Amino acid sequence: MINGPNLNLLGVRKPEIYGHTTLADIEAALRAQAAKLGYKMSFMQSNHEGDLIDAIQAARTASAGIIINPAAYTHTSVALHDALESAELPVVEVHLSNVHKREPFRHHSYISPQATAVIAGAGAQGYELALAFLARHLG
Ligand code: CA2
Repeated sequence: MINGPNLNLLGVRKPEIYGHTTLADIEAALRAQAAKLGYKMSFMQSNHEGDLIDAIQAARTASAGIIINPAAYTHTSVALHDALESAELPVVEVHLSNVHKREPFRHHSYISPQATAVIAGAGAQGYELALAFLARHLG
């Protein structure tokens, strides 16, 4: 699971938009869910685009799939789009908020064309839905 810029502030700032759950809470829940499904998960969050690209490149050989919330890079990053294309893995793009209900600049995603599935607006539960989907998708 890869999380982009500012998501380290989850549960700490702007709870009216992003909720009260912290990234550590989400990671603990997914680790437990993954164990039940027979998968091991690794987690990273970075505020730096290049670090996110390095993590995607590493996943290409180390992981069965990617759950990613690229945060603001969703709307700007051709580099993340290209990295996901090269990874050739199933990708679930997650957004806590319903980006389509928000400012027009959040309506376009450079990531969605590379995603197997997109989940937006389900809050922290979106990550659990993503993992459930990915596990069934992988069989
Ligand atoms: O809804 C989402 O998950 C987003 O990916 C979150 C991004 C935003 O730029 C996207 O348009 C939609 C922003 C993440 C910032 O997270 C914060 C969390 C707590 C406090 C401040 C920012």
